[in-house]
Amino acid sequence: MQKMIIVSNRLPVSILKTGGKIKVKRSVGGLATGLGSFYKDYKSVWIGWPGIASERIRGEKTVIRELLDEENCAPVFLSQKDVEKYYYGFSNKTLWPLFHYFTQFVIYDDSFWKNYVSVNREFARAVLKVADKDDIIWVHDYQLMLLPMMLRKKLPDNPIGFFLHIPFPAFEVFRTLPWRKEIIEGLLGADLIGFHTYDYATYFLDSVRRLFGYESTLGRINFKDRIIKVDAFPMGIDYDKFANASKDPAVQKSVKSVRRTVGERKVILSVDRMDYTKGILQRLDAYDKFLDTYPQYKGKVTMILVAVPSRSHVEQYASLKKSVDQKVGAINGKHGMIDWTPIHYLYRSLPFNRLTALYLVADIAPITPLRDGMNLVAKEFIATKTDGRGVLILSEMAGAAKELDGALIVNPNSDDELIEALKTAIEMPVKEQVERNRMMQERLKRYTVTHWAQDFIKVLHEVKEMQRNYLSKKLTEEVEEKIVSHFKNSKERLLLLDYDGTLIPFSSKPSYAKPDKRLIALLSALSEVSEVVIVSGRDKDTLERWFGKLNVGLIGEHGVWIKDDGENWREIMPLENEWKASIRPILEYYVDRTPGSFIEEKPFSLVWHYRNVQKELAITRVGELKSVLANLAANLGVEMLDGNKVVEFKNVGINKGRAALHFINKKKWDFMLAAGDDVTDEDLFSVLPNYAYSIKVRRGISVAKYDVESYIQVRNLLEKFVR
Ligand code: GDG
Repeated sequence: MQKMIIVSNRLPVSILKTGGKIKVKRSVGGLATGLGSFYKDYKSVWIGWPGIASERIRGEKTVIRELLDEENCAPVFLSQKDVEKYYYGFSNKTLWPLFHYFTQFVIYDDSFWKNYVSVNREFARAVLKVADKDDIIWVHDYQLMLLPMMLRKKLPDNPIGFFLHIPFPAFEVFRTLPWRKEIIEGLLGADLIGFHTYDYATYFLDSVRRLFGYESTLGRINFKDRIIKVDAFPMGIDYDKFANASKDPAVQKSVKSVRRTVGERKVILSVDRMDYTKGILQRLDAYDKFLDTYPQYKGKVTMILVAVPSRSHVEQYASLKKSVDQKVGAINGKHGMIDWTPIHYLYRSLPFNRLTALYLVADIAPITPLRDGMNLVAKEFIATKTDGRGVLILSEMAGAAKELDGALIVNPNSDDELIEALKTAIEMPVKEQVERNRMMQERLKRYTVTHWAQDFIKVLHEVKEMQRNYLSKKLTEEVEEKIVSHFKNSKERLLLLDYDGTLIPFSSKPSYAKPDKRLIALLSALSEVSEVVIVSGRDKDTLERWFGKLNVGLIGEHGVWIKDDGENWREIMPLENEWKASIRPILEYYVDRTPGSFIEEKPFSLVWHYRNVQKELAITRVGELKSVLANLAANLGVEMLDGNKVVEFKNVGINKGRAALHFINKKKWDFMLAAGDDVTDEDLFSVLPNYAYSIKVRRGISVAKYDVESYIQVRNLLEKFVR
């Protein structure tokens, strides 16, 4: 049975050792839930570190393996040194701060890097031990970015997916990493690379292009012989689990006990790992100033601050803890009263029922990270509020802000915005709260963590399918004979031939690549028995000079100019709509997230209307939509116009394929062949009818049916037609 191998730094279970006894502790995080659905469909195995250093479990590894095996897990054992250098070191002192734009915290240490490489190798060995030929491998997160390529070298055909749970930074930040190329190369071993948002995906593609020169279309990179897909998969939560929490008696009990403590005061809830990216200090600062600015709320609100201990071995985390302790003390000292504590501070992890009880009690949740890949707490808060009450204040720097547009969106660096958002939240009418939350709940209900995981694996399968279809096949002698005999047995024959690289080798200067006598003779002979069309990117004057005297059709400037045998040159008008299939789903995604907007489809354009959208939201969405689609539109040859309350995508649609249609539709052919060597010829191949032969010169990803090594083989084949 095909297996699904999930690989992440930590296993969903931990090994604990207390009083010399080994125990297994399950941690049911969102990821484990999302992937749970696969346990039935595949025989799944999870590979990762069980959370305890090897030195502490000498002689007990076999027992641990067996215990983990019962949980469908396989361990990667890490030494104390690995934990220091790979985990705390390169992962959390280099990549984590860098990818969250905290460049001042980044440590570039060669020994961290070397250890990161060797631990990634260790993970690769663990995967290779269990992986069979068809197994699906899904690698998670920044600790394992080299793993996809390490696996690819040994498993050339397995579907390998990678998902990054944290932001991918803009190139200007990413480039500062001395090992930036190795990281990108490592990721390019995957077939599918997923991010929480389109922005991160776009930044990644930008880095790929700038460091390696690989261009991408529609999030597809043609990397050597493989298509790699890069896309956004916003991670969801286990919606029902949170939505049902209010019915749980243990949760209800906990709600009552919190209520008793805080009374009728409005509760402001803050929940994060104790991490400098989460903006905890800035949030406290804003709360302090809020109480100064609006003293009428003193005694009327209470903040519950939950900070979950995290990475406390790392200096910045330890010092953040100290600052938060001090800040909480200072605020309570400054504003507190005998019967009122401004902040209840919990520095610990809470069990699920206590956490959800807090979500239920809270009136306001300011979730204001300075950077956050997604932020699931924001989604959980909304999902828990089944009565629709509660206000989410959300940082625009969290990936979740792209989806949760019913929240009060703020810039976490602005005290003023935070202070005003707190006031707006406290005063927001219940009706408005419910309206905003219902809208967000609808989305969270649909895009659950299970949906997310299934969607990722579905796309991974599609990429594999695409790779199989797109990889051209070698033109064998046998096929060649078949083509020649088909040609000879036909009457109406059409040959669509690219010039440079296909009929003639590349020269250092374009003007040197003049057709040689033998080629002219060949084309002339071919034109007597078939319709020959030269489909070139060259200007029409050059084509005229070189081929004007032959009885051939000509297409110049990649389809701008066209000339029938014996007639004059004419310009072609754009008219092609295939790009719509690529743009439409993205517009639909935006309609989903932008209440009031809709799509209008015209014969040669797609229009996104936003006249009924809330003004601020519209400004944000238009900016986003344009930055997401600018590249894509350019690649597709589509014009993007900013109109009156509309963004319009219009056909400019000129390419070799469009021009070739003129010849293809001219009559009923019984033989058709096209040959070309570069990307612009793909447009030509795509418009051919099924029965046509298509030949790509030089291996690479192509929709063509066959491929050959060089132009010489194309000429040999053509010569056989007239021999
Ligand atoms: C990384 C990315 C991305 C928190 N406190 C308690 C508790 N939690 C749970 C929450 C939530 C999870 O921990 C935290 O997830 P976040 O998404 O908010 O943040 P990170 O830990 O930084 O996660 C992030 C995520 O990966 C997923 O891709 O969204 O951007 O940084 O589920 O409920 N759970 C319990 N007690 C607590 O006290 N039981």
